Amino acid sequence: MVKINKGNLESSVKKIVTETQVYDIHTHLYPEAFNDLMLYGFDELISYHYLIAEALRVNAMPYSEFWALSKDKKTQFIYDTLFLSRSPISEACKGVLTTIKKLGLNVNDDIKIFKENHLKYSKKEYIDLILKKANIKELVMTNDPFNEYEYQLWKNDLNVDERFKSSLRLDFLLNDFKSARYALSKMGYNVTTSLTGMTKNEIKRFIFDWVKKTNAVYMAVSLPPDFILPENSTRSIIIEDCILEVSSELNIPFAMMIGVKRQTNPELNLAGDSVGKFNIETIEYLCKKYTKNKFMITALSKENQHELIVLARKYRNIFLFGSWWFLNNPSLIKEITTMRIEMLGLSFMPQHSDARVLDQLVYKWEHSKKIIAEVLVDKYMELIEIGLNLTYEKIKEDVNRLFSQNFYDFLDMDL
Ligand code: RAT
Ligand code: ZN
Repeated sequence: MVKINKGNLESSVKKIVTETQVYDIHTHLYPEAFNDLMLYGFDELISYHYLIAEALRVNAMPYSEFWALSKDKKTQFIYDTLFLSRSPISEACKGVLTTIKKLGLNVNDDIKIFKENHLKYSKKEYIDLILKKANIKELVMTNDPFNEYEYQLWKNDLNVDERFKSSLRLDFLLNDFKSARYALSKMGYNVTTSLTGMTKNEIKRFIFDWVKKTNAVYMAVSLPPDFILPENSTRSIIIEDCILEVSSELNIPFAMMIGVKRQTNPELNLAGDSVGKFNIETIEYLCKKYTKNKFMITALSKENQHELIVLARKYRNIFLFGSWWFLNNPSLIKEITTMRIEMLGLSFMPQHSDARVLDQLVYKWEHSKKIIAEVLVDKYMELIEIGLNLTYEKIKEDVNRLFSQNFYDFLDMDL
């Protein structure tokens, strides 16, 4: 047992946080078996939609002109605009630099070197390299059977890298049932526009089949700020009568990522979404009524964070996770993680990467871990000052909870 004191606290916590392996519970990454869905390398890294939004703010190139550019030209445009014409000081820009650096390259080098770096590796080798650098043990993909390309891949019995777990993403079903209905019929499910008993059964059969096919660890949806339950809408009926039934029967969580206003600026495509505050009473209603269901929750609006933490204190079937998307910035991660620790102790998951490009894992975790370690140092320091005996091993266990064990426990929990 190594005793921790004021003198060795900071270095010990930093070491433990760096060395602790992560279960990244929400990403948009895919392994090589998913062919074109697997995004990696510098061109993809720099064409991240966070950076597209930033570049098109300061260069007034017409949106349509930007989208018509070749991949190469897009890369050059974003790099010139955000990294050369001015200092790359935003979080997303800094992320590119951290990644380049951690890949062993010099951030001041020529862009050609960054672009060619991944070519030295096979896809499999590159996955191994990045997971090792980011210290990722496992990660969860976002799997969408309504995506025709992905649907076809699953149909052919995929051989998926076992570090990549699945989650069944149900946005299309819940947010656009009118169109999803046709897709479901095409897939062989007998659904009609009105949610009759038969249609509900068929939707359940679809969810059940796809949870099984993908071996999903949870089901998920992103929801708008005006998401409300109970209400007489297609979405709420499908959630209450279909998803929650399958979710409790199979004892797998339903993840709700709430507060995204899709396509505020449609000309920006994927970069065009915004944020809004949702009504916390919706989650209160769900947790109270469905005590046997597990809910994973993350909110996009800063304004929802405090009330969500308070609610998580009241209901053990809530699993809070991540500083999502527009909250994935050092100042906000610090504030949110501090608040969570103060009210929930160690019973939440401070971060997920949301990475879309494999390489992003490197910076997303490096940046987040730095802040999480700082918050932990402050909190352990307070315990030392009170006189509590702390050991290295104990802190290691705590940190392991935050980065993976809490999630395993939540999945296993019998409500
Ligand atoms: O973070 C993102 O890249 C967003 O575009 C979304 O994918 C969001 O995370 C989501 O899962 O809906
Ligand atoms: Zn996401």
